[in-house]
Amino acid sequence: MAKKKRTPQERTIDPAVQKMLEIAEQMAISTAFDRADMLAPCPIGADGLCCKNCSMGPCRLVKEGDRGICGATVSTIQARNFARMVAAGAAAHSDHGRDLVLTLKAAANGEAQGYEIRDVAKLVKLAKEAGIETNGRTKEEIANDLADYYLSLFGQQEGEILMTHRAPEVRQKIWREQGVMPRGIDREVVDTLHRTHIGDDQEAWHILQGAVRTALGDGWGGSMIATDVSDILFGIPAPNVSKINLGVLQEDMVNIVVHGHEPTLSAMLVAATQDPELIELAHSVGAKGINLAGICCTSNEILVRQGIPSVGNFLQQEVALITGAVEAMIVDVQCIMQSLGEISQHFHTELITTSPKVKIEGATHLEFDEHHALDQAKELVRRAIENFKNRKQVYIPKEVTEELVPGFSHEYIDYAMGGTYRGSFRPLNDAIAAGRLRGVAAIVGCNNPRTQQDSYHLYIAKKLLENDVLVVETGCSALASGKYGLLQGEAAMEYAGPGLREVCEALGIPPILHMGSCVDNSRILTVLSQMVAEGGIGDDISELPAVGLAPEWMSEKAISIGTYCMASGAYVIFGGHSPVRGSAKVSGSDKVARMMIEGWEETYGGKLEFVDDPDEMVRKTLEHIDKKRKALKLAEYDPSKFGRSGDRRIYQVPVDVPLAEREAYLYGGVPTEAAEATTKPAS
Ligand code: SF4
Ligand code: MSK
Repeated sequence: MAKKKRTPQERTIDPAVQKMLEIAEQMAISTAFDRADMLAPCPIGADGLCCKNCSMGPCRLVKEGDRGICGATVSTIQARNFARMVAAGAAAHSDHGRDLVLTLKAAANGEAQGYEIRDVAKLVKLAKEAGIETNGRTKEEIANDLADYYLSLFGQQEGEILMTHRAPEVRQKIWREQGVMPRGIDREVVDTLHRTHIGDDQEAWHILQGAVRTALGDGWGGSMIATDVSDILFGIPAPNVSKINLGVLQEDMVNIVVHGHEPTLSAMLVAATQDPELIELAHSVGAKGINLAGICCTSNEILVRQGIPSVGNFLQQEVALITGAVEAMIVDVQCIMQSLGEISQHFHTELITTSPKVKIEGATHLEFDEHHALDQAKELVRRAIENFKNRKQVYIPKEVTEELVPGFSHEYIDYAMGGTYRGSFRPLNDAIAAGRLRGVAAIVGCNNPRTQQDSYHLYIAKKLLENDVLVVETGCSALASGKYGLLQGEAAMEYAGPGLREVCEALGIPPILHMGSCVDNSRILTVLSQMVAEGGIGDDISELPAVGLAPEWMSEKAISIGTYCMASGAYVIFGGHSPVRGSAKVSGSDKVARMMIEGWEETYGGKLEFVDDPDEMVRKTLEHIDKKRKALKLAEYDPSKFGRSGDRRIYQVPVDVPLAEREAYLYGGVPTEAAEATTKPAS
């Protein structure tokens, strides 16, 4: 049954996207928002109650007690469907990691044109961790051995994935006791696919245990390798200033947009767009230059390292083409909508697929080969330049382009808190212990056209800042915050509570830290482990006053991320509909949902919960943080104790408020402009 068609304002809070949706409507171009309005989700599938794992089905169960033809129960089918989402998400992240290792190996052997080993210090550190000899050896020799070692972890059959040893001891012990310590990255994905085949694992809890092991192989394996190897090849991210939203497209320049997840080709495109010959060629076709910008996590990869501007997050890929200003959209893997092929036909834009894994109807396929990467990147740029003359009407919404400061790698956070010689997480732990910071939250994940774009990300982030929670972000969530100015140090501080502001001002960091792409959620695991190692706030991640949220998730990768964060000890809250819980329309069962909340909390100290209402997400986050603070016997959170002395906001209070009353104005319940602006999203 078709739903009501939403207005652009109901579909997104981003004025630039609202404007482009009006244009799409005038041009009769269908977007994901239109299709979300047209296609009501199947209530049985939405609850994870449809099984099509064999041709006796598909079996659609509708109530507790129903069984599939093979006898599978509601719980078995829900757990199996969930586990398969984890396996697909883990496979996507881990294959991304594998491709980077292959590039590292090629670079080490002088076979990857244009790539180099940029961060030798990180290479040596990781090689030592892997037991690889570093003394008296060239960086290429070390990198070659490290690449071989990492490749072996994908196919490893027994033992433990080395990086799991970065987790606190207590956590590793839990994984061993539960039999979920991942043995090899690929092995666990295959294990989950195998055990969810018809006639295999039929006990929901046992299926979920397999999913946990697979997810851990992603977070502490494939994703962590992707992050580490990207740092070796392209450098460890550090804060830089860039711009975000559709307005980064330039009317008088050749616009090339990269989209997907991998940094490999996009890093070469950064170099190619700076080539003097190609810039000259762009001038010769009447353009002022070449403008490179990104979407989704490919964007995050080159944003956090090279400061390349971002067009925006997941739901901006279609409207970017509708500007008519994009000469080439070059895509690699993951989160690329098939509709791009059709939309690009309305314009002069050439959609170019580059991964051997991805072809799209309507796109030109030019397969990427890292051995000739720079030449290929130059060829792609040349094609875009030659396409400039075919441009027709262009509309770029300029008014809402924001500046942002991304690039907070865990190494940089460590450095920011102590400097090169005494980097440590002590100031962060101390601030939490004293109650200046109530806790830490990671807001991650996608956009979903069934939610008003960005509204949940933004609302929850602002509410947590008000409550003195330090926020770290990755993926499309980080891009959402960037679009509304929350990743600028000063501007975001307006929303921060007094203690959080005090900490951020002392450390020189904004209250929301952009930590990178989806695979960089592994950086969050590292930060949590380092906080535990620093001491004073518990011996395990599960003891920290910390919560993870994915308010607008849509991808299977998000499910894998949520599961490995849960198994690492975190309370994880997803927005939107639960894929394992009975809804009002279909009365399934709450058994699997309860396993993920109560069962996982008892076993792993973390839990995974699906919550619809953003206020409820905030309430549950704060409640969990306070519960953990209490268990650690930390000072009770009291915002009135902090942030007043030296608070520059005191001087921003309206002039008619006497100086003596300014504190009361700010802290005495009179709403500040920032607090008033935090309006609840449309449901
Ligand atoms: Fe139906 Fe069982 Fe086949 Fe699933 S595996 S489709 S429940 S018969
Ligand atoms: S890109 S997985 S929509 S975060 Fe990483 Fe965004 Fe989600 Fe894709």
